[in-house]
This record gives sequence, structure tokens and C-alpha cells, in this order.
Amino acid sequence: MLVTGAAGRIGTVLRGGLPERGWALRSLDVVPLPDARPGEEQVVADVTDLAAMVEAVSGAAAVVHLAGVSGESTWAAVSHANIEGTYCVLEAARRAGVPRVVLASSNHATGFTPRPDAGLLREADALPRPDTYYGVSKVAMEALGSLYADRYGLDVVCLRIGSASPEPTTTRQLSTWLSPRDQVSLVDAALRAPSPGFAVVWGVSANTRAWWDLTAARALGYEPVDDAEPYAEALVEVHGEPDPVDPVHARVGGEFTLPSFDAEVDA
Ligand code: 15L
Repeated sequence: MLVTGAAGRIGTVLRGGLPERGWALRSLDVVPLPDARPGEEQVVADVTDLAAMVEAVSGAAAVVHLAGVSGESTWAAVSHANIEGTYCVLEAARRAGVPRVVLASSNHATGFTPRPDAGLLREADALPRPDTYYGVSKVAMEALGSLYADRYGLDVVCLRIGSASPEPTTTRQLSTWLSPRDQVSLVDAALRAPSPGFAVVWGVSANTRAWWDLTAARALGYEPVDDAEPYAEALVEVHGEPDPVDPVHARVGGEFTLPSFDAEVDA
């Protein structure tokens, strides 16, 4: 199985956890891995290089595509790395006959979606509503995945990841945290689910304060084990109890929807 963005934040976690679950890894990044493990195959390549990607994915059972710009940046940087990069990954998988691609989408594809008055938010009720250029690139990622699933029959699972970090560090993350163990478990489920076709699921842990519905992710076989709640007391003491009308807590994308994320990065 090929992982792109293998040297990154989530890539490093997956490389630690997926081998224990039986996956042999081919790890791709633009930089050599500082911490390659025994038995780990390494490829140094850019995901926007289609010819290199066709070679890199050949013979793989699946691709987990994490590479790209992981937050807001200029349109030029985001569109090249994230949109062109995702196209190259999917097209390379199609040309090489790789049957499944797992895509690291993001909650920011739907960032301006408001929190429902009651109940949990299903993926189907969170239509594209990006909060940044980064969010637009994740909408494009999901659209490309849908195209390659419908037109070419690839299995494509899009993970709308919340906050993947070692531990929650803000009160928003009490709802959106995806723990390292659960990152491994979610990707493993996306790789193993029988014939998922095209699927879009939220990626968060079993957080007491979560308001994104995990029914679809659980249907793939995802069994989250972590909950951000043990961190709540300390975080609330420092930052205060979350104000439900504050956009940070009232919208999927939190801080990314604030005016501070206006496209000043292109100025
Ligand atoms: C993401 O998609 C980003 O990659 C990450 O840096 C965080 O901002 C995260 O979403 C989040 O919403 O917490």
C-alpha cells in the first residue's frame, strides 16, 4: 500500500500503526524519510509528477493520499499541490490498475456549514461549503474522487478529517479531535471496507462533545477508541467554556471561517 505525504503529521502516525495491522508500506514524500523503518519501502517523488506517480503506485493494493498543503495558503500553492496533486494520484491509480484510493479530505470542505440546532451533522447534510482556498481544494478532491469512482469504478473513500493531533489543545478540538490511534483505525477501516464505492465520512474520535455523525464512518468498520473529554477541564479552565454562538464553535470549520482567514495570504 502506498502512502503519500508519508513524512508529514498524519503520515508519520500511520507509518507507526498500519504495519501492526498487516499493511506493508511504500512511503512516498518529496523529502527522504528521516525515520524509515525496517522493511519500509521509500519513494522520493512529487505527487504532481504524473509519470513518477504511475511508477510509484504500480503494484500497490491501495493508495492513501495525504500529501499536500495542510492549511490555508496562496491559491497558487494550494491549487497546485492539492488539486493537481489529487488528480495525479487518482489518474496514476487508474492507469496502474490500483483499485482503491483513500483521500485525506477535511472538515474545511464544508467549513461554513452551521452546527445543527439539535442532533448530529451527517456528511450528506454538509454539502460543499468551503471556508478557505484550502477548503476549496478539499471540495475538488472529493469531486475528483467521485468522478474516478463513477467513471472508472475505483473505490474512493474521502475522510473529512477533524483535528489530527497528539492531543486536543483548544476547546474546539474537544469536539473535532482525531487521536493518533483513531487515525490509524479510520484509515485501516477505509482500506478494508468491502466495496465502499464512493464514500465520504467524518474523521473524529469518539468525543463526548462531537457533533459530526460517525454513523457512516462506523459503517465502514471504524471503531474509535479515544475521547477528548479527559482534556476538557484543563482546556476550559484556560480558554473558558465554549460559547455556542461563537463561529469557532457554531460552524464546522471553526477558526478557518473567521475574517482573519480572509485571503490576505495572496496580498
Ligand atoms: C485541517 O484540515 C488542517 O489540516 C489542520 O491543520 C487543522 O486546521 C484541522 O483541519 C482542524 O480543523 O482542526
